[in-house]
Amino acid sequence: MTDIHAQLAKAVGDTNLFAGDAIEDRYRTDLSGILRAEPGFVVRPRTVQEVAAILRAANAEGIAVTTQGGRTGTVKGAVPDKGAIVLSLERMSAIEELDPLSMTITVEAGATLQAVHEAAEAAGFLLPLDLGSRGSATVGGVISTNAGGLRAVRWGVARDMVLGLEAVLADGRIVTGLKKTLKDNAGYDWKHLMIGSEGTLGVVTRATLRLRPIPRTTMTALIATDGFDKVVALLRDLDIDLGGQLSSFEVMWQDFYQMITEANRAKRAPPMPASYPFYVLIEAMGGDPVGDPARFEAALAAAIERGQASDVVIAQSGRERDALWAVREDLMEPMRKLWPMFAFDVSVALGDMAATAERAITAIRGEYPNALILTYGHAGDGNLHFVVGVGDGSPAAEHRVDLAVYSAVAQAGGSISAEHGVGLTKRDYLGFSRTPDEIALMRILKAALDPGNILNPGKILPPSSSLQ
Ligand code: LAC
Ligand code: ZN
Repeated sequence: MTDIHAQLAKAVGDTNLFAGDAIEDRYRTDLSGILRAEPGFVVRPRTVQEVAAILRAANAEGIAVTTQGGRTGTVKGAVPDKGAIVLSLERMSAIEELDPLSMTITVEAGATLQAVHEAAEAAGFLLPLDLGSRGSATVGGVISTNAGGLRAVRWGVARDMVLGLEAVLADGRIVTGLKKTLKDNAGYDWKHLMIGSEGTLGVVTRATLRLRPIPRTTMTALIATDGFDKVVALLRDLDIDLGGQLSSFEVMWQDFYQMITEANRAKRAPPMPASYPFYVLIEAMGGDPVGDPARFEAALAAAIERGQASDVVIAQSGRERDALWAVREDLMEPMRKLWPMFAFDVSVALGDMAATAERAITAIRGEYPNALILTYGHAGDGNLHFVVGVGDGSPAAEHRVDLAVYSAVAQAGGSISAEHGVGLTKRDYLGFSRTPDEIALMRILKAALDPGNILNPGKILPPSSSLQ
C-alpha cells in the first residue's frame, strides 16, 4: 500500500475508498460522455473533517483532487486526471436545517437540487434555482459552476441565492461562514471566489441558501413571434405588464421548435404550428389566484394587439403546463439525431443576441453546410445555447465549430460560458472573453489559494506556458 493510499484509508475508512479496478465507471466521466479518466482513487467522505484529512494528505503528497457531485456537468470539469483522487460528495447529502423565520435552508454539498426543492416545498418555500438536471445536479455542483437555469430572469443565478458557505481549502483548513443574511460587507466576500470556481480554489462542503415563499399561482404560455425584435420588446413589456411576476422567458429558434416537436410527435401533439421564426415559453408566478391569471391573459392579449405575439397558447392545467415545458425540455430524443454533438452556453447582451446567433450559425454552415443546429436560450439572461451536430465528433471538428461560435461571441463582447463553466472543454478559449489581465488575476488567485496546484488542476485556466 502506498503512503497516500494508507492516508486516504485512515481518512475515510476502507469501505469508502476505492482504487484501480475497484473504481466504478460512473466516476470516470460526466455528461459530455467521454469515458477517458483513470483516477487513482475514489474517496467518499461523510464529514467535513474527513474532507479536510483527504486534502491535507493530497496536498502533502502533491496529488490532484477532483471533486464530484452529480456528474451532470458538460465541460469535463468533474473528469479527473490520470492517477488523481476523486472526492465524491455523494454521502454528504443531508438537509441540515430549514429556518422558516429567516427563510433559509442549510444543506450539505452532496444534496441534489431536487432534494432541496422538495424539502423547501414541504415547508412552503421555493428555492428558485431550477434546471433540467435537477434530479442529479448537486448543490455543490451548481455552486461550483454558478448555475443559472430557467428562472434566472427573476431570481438570479446560484450566486444570488448563496448566503453562506463552508469550504475546505487546499491545505485542509476548514473555513465556515454560514451566514443567513443577504448583506455582509465585513471585508472580502470570499464565498463569491468559491462560487463558480469549478473545484479549483476549494471544496464546498455546506451552503446556506435563500428561500422565497412558495408562489400561489403559476401561469405558463407559449408565444410565437415573427422576429427577434418582437422577442426583445415582449420581454420588456411583459416585465412591466406582469407586475414583476415574470419568472421564465425561454426563446427557441424555429429549427429548435421543429426538431423537438417532430421528434416527440408520437408522445404529444405540437401545441402550435412550426411555421413561426421564434417561440417564447414564458412563466409567471404570483400570490393572487383570482387576479394573477386575469392579468396574465390581459398582458398576452396586449402583446397580440401590439403585434409582438402572432400566436399564443396558455396552459389551462398542470398537464398542459408540463406539455408546454416539454417543448423546451424534452431534448433526449432529438439530440440523439445530432450525436456526436457539441453544446454551447454563451452569453451576449440581449441587443446583440440575434446577430450573434446568425453570425455563429452562418460560420458553422460555412464549414459544415449540412450541420444540424438547435438554437435556444434563456433570453432574459442573454444566455444562448447552440447544440451542433456535424456528423463528426473528432477534436478537429470540435475545434472548427468552437472557433465559429466563440469568434461570433467575442465580436459581440460576450462570454464563452453563461452557465456551464469552462472545465477542460473551453479553457483554450478563455481569451475569447477575458482580457490577458483578467486571466493573470485569475492565476494570482489560483496560486494564492492552491499553491501546490492540487485542486482540479488544468481546469478553467490553460497551462501557464501557453500564450494566454
Ligand atoms: C439548458 C441546459 C443545456 O438550458 O443549460 O437546456
Ligand atoms: Zn441552459
